[in-house]
Amino acid sequence: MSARLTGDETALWKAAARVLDANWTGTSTAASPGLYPHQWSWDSAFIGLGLARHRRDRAEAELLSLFRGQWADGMLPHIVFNTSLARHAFFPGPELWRSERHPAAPRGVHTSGLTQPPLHALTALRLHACATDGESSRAFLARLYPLLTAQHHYFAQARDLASSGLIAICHPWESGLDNSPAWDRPLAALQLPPTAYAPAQRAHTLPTGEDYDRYVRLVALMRDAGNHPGYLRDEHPFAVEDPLVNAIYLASTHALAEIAALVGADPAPHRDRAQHVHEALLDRLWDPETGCFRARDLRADHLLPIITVGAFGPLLDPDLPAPKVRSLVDLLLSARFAGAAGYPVPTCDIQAPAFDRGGYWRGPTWVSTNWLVWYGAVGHGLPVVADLVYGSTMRLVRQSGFREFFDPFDGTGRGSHDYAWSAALILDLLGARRAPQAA
Ligand code: 2M8
Repeated sequence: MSARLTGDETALWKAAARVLDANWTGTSTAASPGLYPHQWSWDSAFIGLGLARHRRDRAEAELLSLFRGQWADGMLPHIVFNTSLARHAFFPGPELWRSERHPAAPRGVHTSGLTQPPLHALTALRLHACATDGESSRAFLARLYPLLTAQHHYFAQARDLASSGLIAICHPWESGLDNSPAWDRPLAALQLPPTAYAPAQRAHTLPTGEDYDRYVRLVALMRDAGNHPGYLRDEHPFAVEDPLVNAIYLASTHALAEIAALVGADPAPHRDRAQHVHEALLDRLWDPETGCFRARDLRADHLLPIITVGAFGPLLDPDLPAPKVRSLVDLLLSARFAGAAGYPVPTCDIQAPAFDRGGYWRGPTWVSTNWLVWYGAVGHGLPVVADLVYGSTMRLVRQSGFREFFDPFDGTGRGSHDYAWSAALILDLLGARRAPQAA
């Protein structure tokens, strides 16, 4: 592989960099200029991967800006609001979360009260791998290390709801795959009061109506219980151990161990934790019948029936046994996912009744989930899968631009334009081809 980009790749690189430049607010990156004007947690982790290859200074600023929102218990909120914007710039805004009333929330910055997949340690380590000035990069890691450790400590203390080693999400939004059909069943079990919460108008691609009422109801329940870990463990009606969230947690725990070694801290507790998560993933979320990973509903105590792109998340586990890797690859290449889609990887099993090629997180291909599958495939030495996903992702953005998500059959772009993580991850993919040591 040549270390130089081709002419077409250079054009794509420049276009992606332009999106990141345009979305830069001075301290962080808007997830998308119109639809999502604030700073989202896992978006920032993805965006940081692209900035690492374009504007390293901004990658550091992006992460530090996000961690301004970290709560005293270590929770990294899923939204840090840009207070210079009108309060109604996004629903639900600070008025729903009321973070200022929670004693653990930071002062002077409004945040949500949920979290999102903890990809940040992985981003920080990759940022280091791309660095040209090792000393300054190590100093940045030393600054971030206690914040990342607190974030991981929060998950272990407050979100290992079944004491299983796995962390649980308490809201579909915490998965990052907000409207995935995986959550339909636990959401349907939620009792709704007669009040309707849904805003009268939202972008037409986003969920509305009763679905939205359920999301807001769950937010209100958590907020009113002060996000108390005892409440989340014993009473909160939505508690799910998701394979993608836990695989990201595991990959970041490994990254945290490496960061610890780089900054002179003890990596052993992170390695122990990683081993525990690895074992629990296999024990609790592997389904031998379907040969893949599925989410576990802790309230109903069973695996949820639907197979989504989350099934492939554990490819991020470097210790995943070879027969399980093979089984995941078979499913990925089958007609249920890549085998029947011109532009893989669809976010839901194409053969599932809930699959919807245009539905938000209910079937379309997203650049973020493609990047995660690509990264896992590279880690396991699976060039066929890695090249398939790489090629599909490039074709999507060449054909349709840096859209939020894409039709998996014909590649039509959907949702917002100039979506930051779509641009950022293209920079990372192109950069990894150029410099394989940072792949
Ligand atoms: C979407 O999430 C927001 C709510 O948090 C929404 O549904 O309005 C999801 O795609 C999520 O994964 C992403 O972080 C966020 C911002 O890009 O948008």
